[in-house]
Amino acid sequence: YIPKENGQAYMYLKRILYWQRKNNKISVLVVDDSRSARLHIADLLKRRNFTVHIAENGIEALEVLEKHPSIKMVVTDLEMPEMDGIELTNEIRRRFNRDLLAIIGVSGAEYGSNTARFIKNGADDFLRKPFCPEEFYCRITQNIENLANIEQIQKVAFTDYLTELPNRRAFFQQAEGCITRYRSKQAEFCLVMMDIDFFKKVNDTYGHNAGDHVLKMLALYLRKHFGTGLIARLGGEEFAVLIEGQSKQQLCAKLNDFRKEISEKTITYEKDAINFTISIGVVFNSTELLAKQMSLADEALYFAKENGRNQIKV
Ligand code: GH3
Ligand code: MG
Ligand code: MG
Ligand code: MG
Ligand code: MG
Repeated sequence: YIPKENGQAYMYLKRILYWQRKNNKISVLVVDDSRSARLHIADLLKRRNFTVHIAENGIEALEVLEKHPSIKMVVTDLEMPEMDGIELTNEIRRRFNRDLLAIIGVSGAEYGSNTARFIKNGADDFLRKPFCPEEFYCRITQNIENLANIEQIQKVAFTDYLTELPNRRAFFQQAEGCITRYRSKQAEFCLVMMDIDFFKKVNDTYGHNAGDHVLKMLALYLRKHFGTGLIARLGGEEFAVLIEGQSKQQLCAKLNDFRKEISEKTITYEKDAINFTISIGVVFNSTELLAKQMSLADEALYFAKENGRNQIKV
């Protein structure tokens, strides 16, 4: 327990404790041809609970990175045999963007121009040898925080705030890759557009909060039912699903089970018991571009609505 009144000390200790807990999961790769430098840096990192991997040169570093996708940061020396720190930085950046991995260059030689070379080749930061532990920790912490910030921003950008499902942006980013995977496996698949029937009435009858609750519950059921597929809230009360299966028939049955299950469920919100149905438009194994597939599924959904709702149209 740290008393809050003690402002500065509180902030500092809280931060240290935070990182000690958090750093357990963060792996750092230390690359240096000098054994003593390697051990020194690894030791500093271990004291802050980082998981540490080591390599003696760039080639080895790339191999270690390949083997350990958990590595979030590389601290690399400049001058090394086989492949030096600049080449290594270059090679890493050809594989991983800054949002996935931070690189900190380290060198004792020619401070100014080496800093520039490291940064130009994709490093995030630079340390001059010899450095004091305090500076070392500052650089590490700052770069880990940058990574965490990017991760947070990406999470927010690709997630629907209400349901926590992938949002429209996420769907359009992932759907094509998903379809390509299904095709290469020669799996049967379908793109599904789903819309709640008379949702406006749910809002009008039970209130907007109840409507929100219904959306959240539907998202939960979608996750339960189609967990292995790509599920997204496209907007409002409209959802998209991409799933694979053994056959068109099996996929149809799965969708119809879901439709039926929803129509039979009663969602309770405060004192209200809410029933609702969904309409579904489906496109099977389409070779069309994603946008075209979406509009075909949308058309099918429109016919499901026109035909009386609470049904599936292909
Ligand atoms: P249809 O069967 O033709 O789809 O009728 P509908 O009433 O479901 O369709 P309509 O497009 O007329 O209305 C959709 C409603 O969804 C209107 C809008 O206020 C509501 N809505 C959209 N987003 C949200 C949300 O995030 N929360 C809540 N509670 N309501 C929302
Ligand atoms: Mg060296
Ligand atoms: Mg609707
Ligand atoms: Mg509508
Ligand atoms: Mg709608």
